[in-house]
Amino acid sequence: MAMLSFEHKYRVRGGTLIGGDLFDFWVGPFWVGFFGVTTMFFTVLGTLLILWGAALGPTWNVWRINIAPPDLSYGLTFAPLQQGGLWQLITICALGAFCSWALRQVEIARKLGMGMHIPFAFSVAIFAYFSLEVIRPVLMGAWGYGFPYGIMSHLDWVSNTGYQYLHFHYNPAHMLAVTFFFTTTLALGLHASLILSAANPRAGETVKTVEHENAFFRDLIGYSIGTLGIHRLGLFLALSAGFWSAVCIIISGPFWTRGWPEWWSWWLNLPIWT
Ligand code: 07D
Ligand code: 07D
Ligand code: U10
Repeated sequence: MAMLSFEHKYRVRGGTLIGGDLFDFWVGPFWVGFFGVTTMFFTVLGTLLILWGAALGPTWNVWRINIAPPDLSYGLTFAPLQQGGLWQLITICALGAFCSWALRQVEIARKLGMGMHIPFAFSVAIFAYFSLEVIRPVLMGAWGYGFPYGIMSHLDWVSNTGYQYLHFHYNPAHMLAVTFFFTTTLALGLHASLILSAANPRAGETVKTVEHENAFFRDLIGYSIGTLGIHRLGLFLALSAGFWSAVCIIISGPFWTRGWPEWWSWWLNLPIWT
């Protein structure tokens, strides 16, 4: 990939958390860094383990490859490779790769003197994954509660787990998470369309300014949140979606074992109705 002339300015030493200058160089467009090497290590190893699991299994059909966690009877112990041990190793590799990727984001942000917003945001995604594969299985006492690695099989897991609580839509944290996901797309749709409408006019027309953007929303709804504000709001909405997702699955089982519709009986039992 060609390097633009001005990019040299941003290819400076430093910012590393570990290893000093050792991996402080670029390969093509990619900065390497210590955590780039660990990302590669865990990704390559994890992918090879998935391929090994697929080779053992009944199919090479990419939609149907499935690497399942151990049976519940193994509890929180290590299982033999073919009985879920592969799933356990792949989970370790996945966490190693995701955390390395987040730390790589920290190093690049430090190198460029930027804020830590991106690694913070990605950490919320890692937290959601960690809650599915580690926190909830540990609280429930068996790795077998984790979701399997497979394109269709992980959907089966979501459906089965949902119906174990009769009607997952009644999970109040799931409601919050879904609402935040929907609101995130609304906010992105509003923001992206506003920017394009002002900054990318038809040929012959002038580019409009921030004042136009503010005025549009003041005219429409009486208030403009502003140019930094919409990005703060977007980040808050998106991270809240991931956070409440993690909460909704951690409470399903460890803290509430019955159907989610029944949880709402607290409302019917309020003393004000009697
Ligand atoms: C667009 C960025 C690019 C990333 C992509 C994903 C792999 C997996 C592995 C064959 C937005 C790359 C995929 C590397 C290949 C093997 C073993 C991100 C973008 C394109 N899911 N899920 C998908 C993952 C969970 C659910 C698609 C991962 C939970 C539902 C893809 C994880 C639950 C549906 C995928 C994960 C759940 C999907 C598209 C990890 C609740 C769909 C993803 C590590 C969160 C949709 C067939 C996408 C689909 C879909 C990947 C976890 C539910 C295969 C990596 C257990 C209901 N999931 N998922 O675009 O079409 O993300 O499935 O946690 O309907 Mg899933
Ligand atoms: C876990 C992904 C982390 C990803 C990472 C990065 C790579 C690299 C490489 C591309 C969290 C991976 C990167 C692998 C790729 C390259 C190069 C994200 C994660 C770290 N639900 N539901 C949710 C809705 C129903 C159920 C969340 C809607 C049914 C269960 C979200 C509906 C039942 C679980 C959500 C609906 C049910 C969920 C998912 C509608 C089934 C969960 C988002 C309209 C019968 C899961 C933490 C998420 C959860 C979850 C939405 C319906 C069950 C809020 C909109 C009623 C069991 N559902 N759901 O969590 O909370 O992203 O997981 O009907 O476990 Mg639900
Ligand atoms: C935003 C924005 C904005 C912008 C933007 C963006 C948000 C307003 C200014 C960005 C947005 C976009 C570009 C839009 C599109 C993005 C999406 C839709 C999001 C989803 C993204 C994707 C699907 C793409 C995903 C692609 C990825 C993750 C890249 C894959 C990368 C690699 C495979 C390499 C990664 C590099 C690493 C790990 C380090 C460097 C390593 C190498 C170069 C390889 C060589 C390796 C070594 C030297 C190490 C040796 C390895 C070892 C020892 C391990 C060996 C182990 C063994 C077991 C063998 O708001 O502003 O505009 O643009």
